[in-house]
Amino acid sequence: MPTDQRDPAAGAPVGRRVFLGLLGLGALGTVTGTALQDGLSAALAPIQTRDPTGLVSLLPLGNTFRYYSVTGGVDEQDAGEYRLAVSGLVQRTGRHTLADLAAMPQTELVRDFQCVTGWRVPDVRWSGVRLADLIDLAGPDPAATAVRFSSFDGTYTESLTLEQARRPDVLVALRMLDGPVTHDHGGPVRLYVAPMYGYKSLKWLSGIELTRDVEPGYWEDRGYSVDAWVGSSNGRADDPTS
Ligand SMILES: Nc1nc2c(c(=O)[nH]1)N[C@H]1C(S)=C(S)[C@@H](COP(=O)(O)O)O[C@H]1N2
Ligand SMILES: [Mo]
Repeated sequence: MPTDQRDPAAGAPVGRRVFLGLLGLGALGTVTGTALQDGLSAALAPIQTRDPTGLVSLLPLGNTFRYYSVTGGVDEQDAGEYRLAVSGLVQRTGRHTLADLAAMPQTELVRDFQCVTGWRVPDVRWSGVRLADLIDLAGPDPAATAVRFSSFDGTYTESLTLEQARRPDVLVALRMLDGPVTHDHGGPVRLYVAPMYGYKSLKWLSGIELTRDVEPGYWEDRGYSVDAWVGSSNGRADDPTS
């Protein structure tokens, strides 16, 4: 079955990472109930996504985000040090600070967030700079047809066609859930691709590169569909419905 946290090395449904995650919860003993629930959601997410019975999804976790990172821990980036590079097939490369981004026009969207593995968070408020505005600032060369995103986690990548990237509901998000994007949610700056499954919304955004062709991203190299419109069958090699 499709899983976001699929680990080729993990054969058993409850892998080492989950065990370590649950151990980590012990350290959360003194923090608030919300944080504890978030920690529990994060620890259970790998179980949930490999749960063939669907029973785990009946646990009272609420409609909360699950913490996802393909690289384990990611070093926090200080807001003052943050830079977003815009490069590739452009007339003017860019290097935006958080203050630069905050000074640009902000767009707000309220949408459901949908992970391809089945969880959904209703009515999430997002705001940030339209990706289209950053692309226009850079001035794409005629040969550019796609945009590739990189993360300062050093591993995760995503991409969109240039046409998709110019949609008004694709944001370089500075705020989500009524506050600055937290580190765990990919702050200080993450991508938010409203009409597509969550895996397009790359966290810890550090680079935007205009490219000649669409280059499949991290999960797409591992079977997810490059076209991730919510509601699409998301055909995977191992998905019998595709
Ligand atoms: N850098 C990075 N971005 C990522 C991911 C990831 O593992 N690493 N997971 C993706 C997936 S599959 C989803 S559903 C969302 C989850 O966002 P959250 O961790 O804020 O809940 O982030 C997306 N962006
Ligand atoms: Mo996801």
